Amino acid sequence: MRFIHVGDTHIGKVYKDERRNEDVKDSFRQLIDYAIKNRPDFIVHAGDLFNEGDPSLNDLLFVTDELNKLRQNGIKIFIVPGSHDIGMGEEDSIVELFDRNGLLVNLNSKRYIKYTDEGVMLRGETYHNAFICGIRGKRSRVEDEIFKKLKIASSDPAWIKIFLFHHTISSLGEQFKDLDTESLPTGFNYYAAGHWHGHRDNIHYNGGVIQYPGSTEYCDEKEMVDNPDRGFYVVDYGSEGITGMEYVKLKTRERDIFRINCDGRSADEIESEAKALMKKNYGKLLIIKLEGKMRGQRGELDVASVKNCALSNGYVYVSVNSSKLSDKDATSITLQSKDIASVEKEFLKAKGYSDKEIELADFMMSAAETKSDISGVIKRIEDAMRQ
Ligand SMILES: [Mn+2]
Repeated sequence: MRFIHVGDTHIGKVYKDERRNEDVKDSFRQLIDYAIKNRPDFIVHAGDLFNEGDPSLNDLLFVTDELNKLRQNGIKIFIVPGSHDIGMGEEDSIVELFDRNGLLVNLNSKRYIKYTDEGVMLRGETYHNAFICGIRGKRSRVEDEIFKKLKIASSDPAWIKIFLFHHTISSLGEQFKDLDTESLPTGFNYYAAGHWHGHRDNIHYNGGVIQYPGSTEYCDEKEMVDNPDRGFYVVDYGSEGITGMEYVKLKTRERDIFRINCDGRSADEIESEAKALMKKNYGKLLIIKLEGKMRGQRGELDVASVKNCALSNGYVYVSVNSSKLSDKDATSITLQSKDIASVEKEFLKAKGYSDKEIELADFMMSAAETKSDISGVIKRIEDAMRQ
């Protein structure tokens, strides 16, 4: 028996350039083609099927056609909605539409999950001797509570148990986490994770294994640099449990990464070196990282001319990253905090904002993330302006 674990396919408008959005679709197509050729018993998707909760008609039709191919070949796909699959202020997710049309199984459809005073009752399905259930991601900051309140309905006997979720666990680094690893339910053989876009294999947890396949295409420049592999897992199992796991790589565009040491060099010199490093090509991705302390000011750099030169050489994506570049006017802020909320606060404080202003900014951010009553938000802003 065999299943595929994929996640973060992000169909939609990831990039301004439609060619890159076509690349995102192409990776999805590669996955579907692989499945049809290699005939797994089923597929699990750990969320972020789409890049937005309200995809375009074109994207809806694309996913419909691809999922129809799976259905025609008798390959079922189980999914939990990811943070991107849920529209602002929406309770249901776009994947529910596909569930109702029978093109996939939304494991957080109302027939699987019930919120009660005693806890969150979660059901799953036993399919091909595997018990499969899961919890969807959230748009806003996660509350571990939902995981602590989980009551998973026991099911028919199964060879393996699979749990799908869409969060960054603390095992990947405390500073990135939106869920403590220990909050995950116990008793599963395979934890099919999504949300983290780099692939991470074989994280041991409570007798089972947690894996992140990562996204199927790069969704930003950092992913291109730090995690060049894109792909999914193929997992074998039998009555003795999980018997084999393989990471299958998808084909993505080639990348060029140029690191330019700018110490003591002028804007002209930096631009010339960047241009000299480029070679004629047919559709590579290019990341230029400028590092060090340049002579003159950062504003003197003609980034547009560097980008135009790259495009005329054939690159389809160009990024000039100057986050590690400083100039004679540079001042830097060193942050000590670990979690994102504290980093935001510390950063604003260092920028000279008052405690009241920071508190208001925090309130507005969380109001935007949740379904807050807008009149309450406006009142709070008016009160702050009167002070
Ligand atoms: Mn994602």
